[in-house]
Amino acid sequence: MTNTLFDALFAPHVGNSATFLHCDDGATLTYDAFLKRAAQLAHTLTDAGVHPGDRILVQAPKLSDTIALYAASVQAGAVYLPLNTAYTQAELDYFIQDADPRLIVCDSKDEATVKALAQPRGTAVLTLGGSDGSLSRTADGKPTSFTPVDRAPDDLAALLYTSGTTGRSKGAMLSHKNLLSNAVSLTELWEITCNDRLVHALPIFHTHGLFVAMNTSLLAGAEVRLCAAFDIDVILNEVPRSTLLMGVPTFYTRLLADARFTKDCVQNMRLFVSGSAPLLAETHRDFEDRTGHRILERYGMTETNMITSNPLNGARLAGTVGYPLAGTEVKITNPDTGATQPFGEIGMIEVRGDNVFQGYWNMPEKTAEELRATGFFLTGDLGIQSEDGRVSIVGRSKDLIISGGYNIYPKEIEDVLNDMPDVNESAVFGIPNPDFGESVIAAIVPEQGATLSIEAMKDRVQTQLARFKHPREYLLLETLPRNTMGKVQKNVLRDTYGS
Ligand code: MLC
Ligand code: AMP
Repeated sequence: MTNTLFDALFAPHVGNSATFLHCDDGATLTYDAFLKRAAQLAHTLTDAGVHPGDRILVQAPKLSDTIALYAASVQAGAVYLPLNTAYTQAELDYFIQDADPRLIVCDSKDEATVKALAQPRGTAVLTLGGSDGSLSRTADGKPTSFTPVDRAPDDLAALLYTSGTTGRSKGAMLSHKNLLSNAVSLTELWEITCNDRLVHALPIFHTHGLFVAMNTSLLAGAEVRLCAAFDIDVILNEVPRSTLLMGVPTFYTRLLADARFTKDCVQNMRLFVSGSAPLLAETHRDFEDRTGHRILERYGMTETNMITSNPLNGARLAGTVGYPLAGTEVKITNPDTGATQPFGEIGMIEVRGDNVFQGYWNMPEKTAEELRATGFFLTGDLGIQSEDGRVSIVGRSKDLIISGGYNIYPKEIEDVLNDMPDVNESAVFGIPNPDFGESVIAAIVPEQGATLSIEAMKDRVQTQLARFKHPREYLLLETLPRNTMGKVQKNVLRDTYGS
């Protein structure tokens, strides 16, 4: 019997009495206790009717049981589908329709609304969090061992949704091999071992927090300080007794903005990793001045896991994302012809390797557009590669805003605004923001003679979209700037309103 991911990440820890999780309330869980809990949850899943290949949709708080649920899903042979806890009911409805999960696990406080969406489809709902989560309660009485379901390297382990330029989220299908190969490359490259202690303050519904941070820790047997959120006081308390931090650039600008963050604070730290959004060279420099540490920047995507990384031992250059990971090929191509560019010339970053996903769930046309028959995936990021292989990202060919590490596709917001009466058209764009890197602005052209209420627009956006996608400002314009082809010039909007 083999289960690719379970055998590598979880099974070796049977009987391991080292601490795995250390939670906000002071509770700790050894690796062995964690595995026993995961087994109890796996029984609960199968009793709830989950079969191999079924999707388990999880929109739940960051708890040790949520991590154990991921392990349970892997051993039950299910497909783990984590969702941002900020998503609205309207957004959740789309994911339920699209992924057709067998089971939904939600926050206890959302039980009534989630059941209203799930029950007409006959989908089971269990809850986590609060004093009486039904998943945790049901699991309590179950056996503490579970025979993992057979899963081959190409079987799906996870479905992670990522927004798109069309405004519709796409489910990226990730196999056991995709996740494991990346965890192995990163653990080796960053030399993560059982002597490490990771401060984990990222959400666990995205690649960065769930796979980069958690899978590498599991593979190495490291200790994880599981912080429910990025709370600066908690982080400053934990960093002195830890060795690793993985974060988005906002983590580092917030740490630098706090005078308590000093060289003394980081005495035991071995490595600070940044990714999911561009790290400003200025942040890199200020961080080194303050702490003596050079942040290690790496680059990845939901569809590909991690692609490149600056070296652990070697030059970590600000403004570059380093070298392709072991087993990952990168090429820079002409976006029009697909031909490989000479070194040093800008082009589309394409990626191939065991880390690259299996395609988009139920979207064969979209898959064919972005994943070439040769196995190369078109990232939509523009970059250059130097002769020694080092990659720098210089822009994006996709219309995307990255705010605090969250991807926001303007089209999704424009669709909501354009659907409103009295809106003729809209253009959503990002402007620089010192905390989040970029923030969202909406420019709106009303129908002729109409009077638009910004409050009404905000109300509409509130019911449709997660808070982090909301425009921070609405501009009412008579027309949108267009080029001679009639295309809206968002660069002109950014230049005009960016400051
Ligand atoms: C929170 N808010 C955001 C936001 N996060 N708004 C825009 N962008 C964000 N990223 C909203 C809140 O709802 C709140 O709204 C207000 O901003 C202030 O909240 P806060 O308390 O200051 O924010 P906080 O909770 O501290 O969150 C900030 C953050 C968080 C940076 C810690 O966003 C975060 O954890 N980001 C990480 C995202 C991530 O993991 N990305 C990886 C994707 S994987 P109000 O109502 O108060 O106005 C990927 C691949 C790869 O990209 O390479 O890794
Ligand atoms: P997601 O779709 O949420 O997985 O986000 C992936 C996108 O985040 C990539 O396509 C990049 O545009 C961006 N990204 C990730 N890491 C970096 C980085 N280190 N520097 C710049 N952009 C990054």
